[in-house]
Amino acid sequence: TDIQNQQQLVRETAPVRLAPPPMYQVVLLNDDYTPMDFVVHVLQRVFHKGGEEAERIMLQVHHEGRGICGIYTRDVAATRVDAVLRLAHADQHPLQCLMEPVP
Ligand code: NFA
Repeated sequence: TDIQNQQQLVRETAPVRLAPPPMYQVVLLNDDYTPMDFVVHVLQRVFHKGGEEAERIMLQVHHEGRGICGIYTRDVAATRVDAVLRLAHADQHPLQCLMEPVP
C-alpha cells in the first residue's frame, strides 16, 4: 500500500538536516532627544523585557551609542524594528533602530 511504501521510504532515507535560519540582531541607536523613559517603555513593550533588563539596555545605548535588543529570525527582527520606528514616530521621537546579520 501507499502507507507501507511511505513508511519504507522514511526508514531508508537519511534524516533531513536543515541549516539553522540566518539570525539578525536588532540594534537600538542613541540620540540626544528621545526620553529615557520612552526607550525603557519600548524595550518592555516590543522586546518583552522586564524593567531591570530594559533599563540596562537603555543605559548601554545611552553610554555606548548602541545596544542589542535581541536576536531573531529575519521576519521577527524586521517586525520589531518596524514596531519601534512606528512607536517613536507616533510620539515624534527621533529614536532609530535597525537590524543586522549576526556574524
Ligand atoms: N540619550 C537619550 C537622553 O539622554 C536617552 C536615549 C537612550 C535615547 C537610548 C535613545 C536610546 N535623553
